[in-house]
Amino acid sequence: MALKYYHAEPLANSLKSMIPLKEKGLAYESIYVDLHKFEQHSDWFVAINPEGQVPVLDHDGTIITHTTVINEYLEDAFPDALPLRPRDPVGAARMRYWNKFVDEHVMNHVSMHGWHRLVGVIARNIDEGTFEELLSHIPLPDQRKKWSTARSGFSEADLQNASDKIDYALAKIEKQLGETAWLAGNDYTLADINFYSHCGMMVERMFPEKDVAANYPRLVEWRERVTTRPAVAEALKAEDRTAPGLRTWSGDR
Ligand SMILES: N[C@@H](CCC(=O)N[C@@H](CS)C(=O)NCC(=O)O)C(=O)O
Repeated sequence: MALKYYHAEPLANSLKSMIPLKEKGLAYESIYVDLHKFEQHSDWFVAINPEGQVPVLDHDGTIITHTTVINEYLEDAFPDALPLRPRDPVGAARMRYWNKFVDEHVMNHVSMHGWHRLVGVIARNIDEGTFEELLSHIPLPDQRKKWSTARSGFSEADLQNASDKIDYALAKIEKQLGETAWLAGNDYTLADINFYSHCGMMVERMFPEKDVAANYPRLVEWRERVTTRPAVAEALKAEDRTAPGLRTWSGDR
């Protein structure tokens, strides 16, 4: 059995499937893909994932992409390892509800703010001709547009809309954590890992104006419970090769 995990810094999608690998104690070969050098769009990587995105799981030569799919695949392929999906149908449905919510209503909105601050800086430092050439190698049309917009700058209206959606998500999660210890019930699941990786771990650093400590105390307490899990702490230690000057929102790691 051989697992390879192609990933970038331990943040967002790259972190989201790294945590389950660590939680389950699965040995894997870690292959770093340098997003700042556009390695995700290079021929060698697109041959592995034609969509040109990280992360990717290679299990004995079978390629699995998209973090929510990868994480459920790990549940099915390694049933003896620590389960992160409830085994009862109701629990599994609740977990999937929260995964769907994070995938559809959180991830892209946080991502827009991250891209605005981090990817925008990278994109603006590239001269026009080189940038056009880089764009031509991006396989997904939506990603091509996102890179273009990051260079010119997201509109204030779009950034505000994303921020409003994040407010809605934070309030919804705060409410849920008043009813259950974890998002999907009494157990820590893939849903917690999903929200943590995309938003929970960095929400204060990214959005200091939201005064998270005062407004969402249960979320802060939940975040500490996730952060102090040995597997999560180990994943967060994975090397961050972001150039120091660009660590505007990936924090001080
Ligand atoms: N739905 C995908 C999204 C993957 C994704 O957005 N990956 C980002 C990194 S967090 C990426 O590869 N970005 C670089 C690019 O698109 O050029 C998943 O869940 O894996």
